[in-house]
Amino acid sequence: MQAKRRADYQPPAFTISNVKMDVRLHPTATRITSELQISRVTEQSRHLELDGDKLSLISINLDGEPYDDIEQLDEKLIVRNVPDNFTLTIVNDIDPQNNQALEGLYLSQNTYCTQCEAEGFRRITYYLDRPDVLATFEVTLHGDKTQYPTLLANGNPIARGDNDDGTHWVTWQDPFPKPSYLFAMVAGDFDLLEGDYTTASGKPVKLELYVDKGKKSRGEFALESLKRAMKWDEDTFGLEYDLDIYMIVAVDFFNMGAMENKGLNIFNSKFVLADQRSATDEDFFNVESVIAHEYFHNWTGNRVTCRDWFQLSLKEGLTVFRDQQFSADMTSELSNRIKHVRVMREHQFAEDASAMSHPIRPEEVIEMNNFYTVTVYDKGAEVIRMFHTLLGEEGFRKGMNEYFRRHDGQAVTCDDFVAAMQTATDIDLSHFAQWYSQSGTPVISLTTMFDEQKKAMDITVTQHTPATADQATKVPLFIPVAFDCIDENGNHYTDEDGKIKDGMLLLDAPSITLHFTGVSTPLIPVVLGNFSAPAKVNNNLSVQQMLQVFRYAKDAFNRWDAMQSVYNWCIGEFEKGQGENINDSVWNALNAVINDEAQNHELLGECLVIPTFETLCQTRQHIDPNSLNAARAAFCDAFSAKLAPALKRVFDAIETGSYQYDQRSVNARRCKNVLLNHLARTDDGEQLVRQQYADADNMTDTLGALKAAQGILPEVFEVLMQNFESQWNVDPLVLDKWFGLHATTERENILSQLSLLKQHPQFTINNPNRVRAVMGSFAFFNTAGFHRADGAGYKYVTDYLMELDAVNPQVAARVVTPLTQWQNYAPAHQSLMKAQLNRLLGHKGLSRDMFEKVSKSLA
Ligand code: BAL
Ligand code: ZN
Repeated sequence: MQAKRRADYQPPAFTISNVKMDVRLHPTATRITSELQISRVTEQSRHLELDGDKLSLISINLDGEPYDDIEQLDEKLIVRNVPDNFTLTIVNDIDPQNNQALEGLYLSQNTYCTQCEAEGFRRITYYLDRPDVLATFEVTLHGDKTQYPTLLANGNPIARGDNDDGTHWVTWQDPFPKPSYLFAMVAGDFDLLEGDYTTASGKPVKLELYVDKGKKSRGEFALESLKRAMKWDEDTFGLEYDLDIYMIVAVDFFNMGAMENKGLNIFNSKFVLADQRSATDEDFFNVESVIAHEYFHNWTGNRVTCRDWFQLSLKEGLTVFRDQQFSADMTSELSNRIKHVRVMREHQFAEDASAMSHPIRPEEVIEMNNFYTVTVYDKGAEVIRMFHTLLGEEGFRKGMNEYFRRHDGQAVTCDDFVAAMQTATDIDLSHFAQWYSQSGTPVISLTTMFDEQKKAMDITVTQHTPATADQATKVPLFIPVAFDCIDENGNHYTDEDGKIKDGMLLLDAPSITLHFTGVSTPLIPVVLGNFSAPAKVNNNLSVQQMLQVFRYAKDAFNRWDAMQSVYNWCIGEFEKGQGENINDSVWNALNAVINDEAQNHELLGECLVIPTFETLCQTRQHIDPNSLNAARAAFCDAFSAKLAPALKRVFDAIETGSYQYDQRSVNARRCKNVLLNHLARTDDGEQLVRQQYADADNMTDTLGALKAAQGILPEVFEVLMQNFESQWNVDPLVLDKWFGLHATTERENILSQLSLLKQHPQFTINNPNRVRAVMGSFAFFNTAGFHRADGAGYKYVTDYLMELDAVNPQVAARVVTPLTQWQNYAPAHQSLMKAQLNRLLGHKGLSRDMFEKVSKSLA
């Protein structure tokens, strides 16, 4: 299968200025009539090449006359010898009911909806399906009036009426030229929540949120979140909404989290529906953040879009950064930052270390759906955050203003973004721009030289990016490294030459040496405050020094990170069979942390989370997953046993009260549930877990009790899980939490348990949320089950992927990820994983999505 390369980009030979579409909905033969106004842009070809996939062509007219000088190829339609300007009318049929890949137009649970990003529009009609062709659209949808009372498309509704055959129709007009990936239509029977918003300049906007019948009350939080996002974007970036109406539709069958189609966002219902009984605090957080993310795309993505798909991070990295800033303003800066850093360390660093390693602007792609990755999104957001750090709040806003001034209404590149930002700073950003082209995780190493006589210390900061699967050679990057230095009494120092400015060292060379004077004892470098760059740090601190960093660092992120390093070190001791090296001074210090921070529920809640297996993997090589997992569990046992009285005291003192979703209560619940997790391992565990489950008036605490029991109190877990199932059996979205808990439970018979889950009446291979809850959770997060020494976990996932790939390749290619990340494991596991990848590669009819990931991981 052929890869496309960024370097081969050619502007389109033709463009489409206007589209008039007529859609007659039918489950297996929806008729699309599309009238395209087309002009030649370059003289490079006499023939027009349109994209089309799984379409039944009925007819083609050129300027009103039947036209037969055409050629139909696999996924292309060539219209030969066309004039410079013409109207092409194409009639084709599609089959939404049998569209299980959920790309293009599909029918699920009696709702028609679309997903066109990245290349789904070509499954609706023949088109120049690329983001640099921008057209205005007018769409008329016809559907059965009783079954589909709601007919929606992009823009504003301009006419509606009834047909004689019991169907009705609505015409929608979108005045903003857009690429086809932002096209959307929906037909269904929904409950509607309505709201109003008046923009800063006084324009009234109607807000409409469509949800499944009976779910109206669960949509209120999403609607309020939308208003907060609209206001925030006006206040922060001066950006206002531009259409008269903003619609969001929640559907149960959706590959992605949500989609930013112009004026008609389509959401996975998981990121819309939330109330206290059915949704956790984390769900509420995610709803607000995804609603904001899609809304922010209206400017960063829709008004200014990507020239080609290699530029995806132009809109995604920037929009993730914007939603992160919004969430931090709505909730808390620290817990947001920690959340994002966890994603980077658990998933993005792992991607960098795997065969799928790619820069935030990839160079080569076989299937674009495979590049909606943590690298493009989350590392992309970290790169935008570094712009923000380098330019400052004001400079960043100035750069953004310039970006919109230059490019509103255009399809542009990451280089265009950098050029706009360059206008707002004296720092030469050309070196910094390497972050767009270089893959991999830089490692920042620190070495120190202390001269007791001269009372001087040198600290050398070195950067090195290890080679990645896609790039053998690396260049030094331009890295903003937040830098503090403390002594053992907590005094802060800065370097003699002033290379550290306002707490920031700009590491723009392979290495820089900093000189410190007036130092009586060796200093402790405290680096990468607030995770100032997406890098790893090699700081070689002793456990005592890490504890001093926790005690004295100014930056809360550094303090949290120091605790993570302490735990990492402790787990390392258990791995070596030397758990006894964690002496009383360490346990006493941990005890003091709990007592000293007892009132600071936010920090304590975060600091008491032991690093996950996935995070631990990023600081180890040739991992035996079962030994590391066992060492982590042994440390958790010791932690609970040694610190139980302090943990229990804080647990008892936390008053969460009746449920409120506000930051104070969220912090308190979070801290309490983290404590419960530890206490579950103590003698009080069973009683505390049962009590919390029985008393819970909200899903956060219910789930907190279940998670605490999972793997620790198996009998209690079984009983509570049965109770949960009987309560939520009719609500698949909530039941996904139950599926996920079962799938991540480490137990001997996990594979037969998975088989039972797949036979559950609520499970279906056709729903991506169900598949992710069962097979995704197992493959990504059930360490003991997935990494069984006999390889049965790998085989189980592979067998399932063969089935899933024929149904939904996009989701299958996502779930295969853990298998492709074999590089970090011990040889025995590597060969078992590769054996399954080879089985997949040999599987007949493998999709392009799977082929790309599997073949790269075996190359
Ligand atoms: N554009 C795909 C979904 C999202 O990132 O918003
Ligand atoms: Zn996005």
